[in-house]
Amino acid sequence: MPDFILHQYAGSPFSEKVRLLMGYLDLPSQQVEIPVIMPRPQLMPLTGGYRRTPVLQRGREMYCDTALIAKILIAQGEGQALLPQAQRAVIETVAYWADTFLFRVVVAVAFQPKALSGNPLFESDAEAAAFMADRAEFSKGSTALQMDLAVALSHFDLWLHQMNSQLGAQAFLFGQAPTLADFSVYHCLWFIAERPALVADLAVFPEVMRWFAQMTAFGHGRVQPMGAEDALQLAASEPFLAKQKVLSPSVSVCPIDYGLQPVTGALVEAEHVPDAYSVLRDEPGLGEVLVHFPRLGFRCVDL
Ligand SMILES: N[C@@H](CCC(=O)N[C@@H](CS)C(=O)NCC(=O)O)C(=O)O
Repeated sequence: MPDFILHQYAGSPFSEKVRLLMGYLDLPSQQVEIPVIMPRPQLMPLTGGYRRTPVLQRGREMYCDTALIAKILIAQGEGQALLPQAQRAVIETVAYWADTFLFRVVVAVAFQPKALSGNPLFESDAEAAAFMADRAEFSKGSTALQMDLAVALSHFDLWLHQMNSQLGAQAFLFGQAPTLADFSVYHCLWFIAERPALVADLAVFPEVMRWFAQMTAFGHGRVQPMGAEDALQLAASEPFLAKQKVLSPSVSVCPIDYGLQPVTGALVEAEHVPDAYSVLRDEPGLGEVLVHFPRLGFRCVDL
């Protein structure tokens, strides 16, 4: 049975980043299809309230945010070539830029009125209203995902021209082999390519399309579907974790941009997960769960 359980949903671009990475690294996974909107009653006990998608489960441990998930998979799948030492800082910076700024651009582009027809989330007025209400709750206290459509379109166009020109000179963003940055840029473009009304806007960038097809060909690897209840039961049946050194007995960890639902517990040292905030929680009916967040993009405060 594969070690990793990915909690994701089909239409989620950040999930696509992880699905493709798993395919590229040939890491088998079990995948739980979570609902696109809340509630997610079998997942929240595992994450302690963190609700961004996707999350990766390994036994009683949860890995949040694809920046951290990618590092765990790269280490496990011997994918160090995706983060070559000589370019590591700049590749991680481009990946972060794509996962934040470029994602914000493509959210505005993907949800423009002409792209909504055919989107199952907007099939009926009731479904559209439920989705909008859920995302309003998700975004409470933040404007970090908002961008005016005209601004988004002009930035998107400028960037596609630049990328098309660069990819005329080399196969991937940082040379002849893919790096983590390619996966972060890929999921943003995938979000656009998934919308039939927008595909023609991409087709005018042939080098981008060639690169996109090469990335798509990595596939999703060996995937087994899993039920949400089974994933929860699997965590519950795992032995308790080895004693961790407590760094602070009570903290709250939260993203710095959007999806500002905090997770509370004890901050502990977890040597197997570098550059992370690792929060040990006691979940009723489940026992100890260790939830890891990357430091990049998150804040941790003592309570
Ligand atoms: N920085 C996060 C961003 C994740 C993110 O924004 N995911 C979107 C879906 S692609 C989300 O959480 N949407 C709200 C939800 O699924 O509840 C990551 O890399 O994992």
